[in-house]
Amino acid sequence: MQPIDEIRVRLDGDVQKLESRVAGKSAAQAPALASGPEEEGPTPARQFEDLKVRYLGKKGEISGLLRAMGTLPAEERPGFGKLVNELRDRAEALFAALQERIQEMEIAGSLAGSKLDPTLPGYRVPLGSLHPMSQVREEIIAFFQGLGFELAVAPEVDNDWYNFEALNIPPDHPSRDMHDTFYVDDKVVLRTHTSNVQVHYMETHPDQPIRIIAPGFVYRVDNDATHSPMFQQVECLVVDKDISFANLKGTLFLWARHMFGAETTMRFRPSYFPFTEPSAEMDVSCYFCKGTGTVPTGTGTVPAGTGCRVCKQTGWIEIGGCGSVDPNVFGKVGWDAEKYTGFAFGFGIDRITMLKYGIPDISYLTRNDNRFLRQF
Ligand code: FA5
Repeated sequence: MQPIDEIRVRLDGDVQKLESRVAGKSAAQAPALASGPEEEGPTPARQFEDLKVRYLGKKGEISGLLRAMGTLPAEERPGFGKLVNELRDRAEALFAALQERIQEMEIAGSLAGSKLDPTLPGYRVPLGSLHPMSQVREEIIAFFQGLGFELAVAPEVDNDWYNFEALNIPPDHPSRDMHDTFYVDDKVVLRTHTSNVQVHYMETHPDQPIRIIAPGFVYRVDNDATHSPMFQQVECLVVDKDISFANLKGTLFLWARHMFGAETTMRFRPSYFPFTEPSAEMDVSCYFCKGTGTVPTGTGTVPAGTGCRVCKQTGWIEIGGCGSVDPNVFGKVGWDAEKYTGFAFGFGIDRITMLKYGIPDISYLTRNDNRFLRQF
């Protein structure tokens, strides 16, 4: 017999022997296949590796045949090479099939005796969703980023300077009373509004145009159905040459329509904030009753013509404060008030969320009750 035939016969025999060893083990015995004690002899997995190296390894028998080819007369080489290649393909196919068989037995072995039933359907992992306030916050951020605004942040625990003084609210200013501040000490507060971002940002980005949107948590000693001691606001600041109140109105109009629907109208009521001049409160027409104060078409529980509870029958919903940046604020942060003008607004995200979804009590937002949260 030619050496090439000898190797083929031996290969077939060896593979067959190992195959019957693998098949002969029941699933219960199978753990020993992969990692059984050495005194039982090498495991089939180990035997498989040895066998593969013996035939297909660099110094294996099939590679040996290829090396021996150099000793043959030139005219015999192509025919011999073809036979060796066929033998190598055959060996590779046999080993691939055998390896699959061994892996199957290993899996069967690791499951045998275990309580795991891989045929049972899996547990459904419930999909969560963003908190309604986060959804509103993300929607606001995305809208303003779409207009080219940059996202900014400021500390929640801050110096009196940033929260009050630089915003034109000196000590003893009456407007401090309205803020019901949590004091950490004489000079450090839990910020009462996101307007502190205005000061931080202007201090760190001097003498350049600004367009920022800055959501975040704020704190006040305040607690009832529409007020919470910890709530979220979103601040906006635009500073450049020739920024006017009209720019503020245009920006807010775009945003209100995006947030509350294309039919939304808005109005500004004169107001007072020490850091804006002029200042206003912005209201949008009630999206629920379309500004009429009464529910136009009945729902399951509310008959048509009922007074609208979303806007308390006024037809308007208050969103937050806004105005043109007070020149004194520019002065406090060292900016030239002759060169720059700007506008700012600060809205309550909790309040917008309540209005958008008709939530009657602000505390629902922080109760962590799944029956409530699952609705969003
Ligand atoms: C301010 O906080 C100003 N910083 C807003 C501002 C910014 C004006 C920039 C001008 C320029 P005000 O105190 O009104 O304003 O609060 C703004 C909004 O925060 C309110 O309209 C309301 O929606 C929300 N808000 C106020 N207090 C609470 C509270 N305790 N719980 C929940 N939301 C509140």
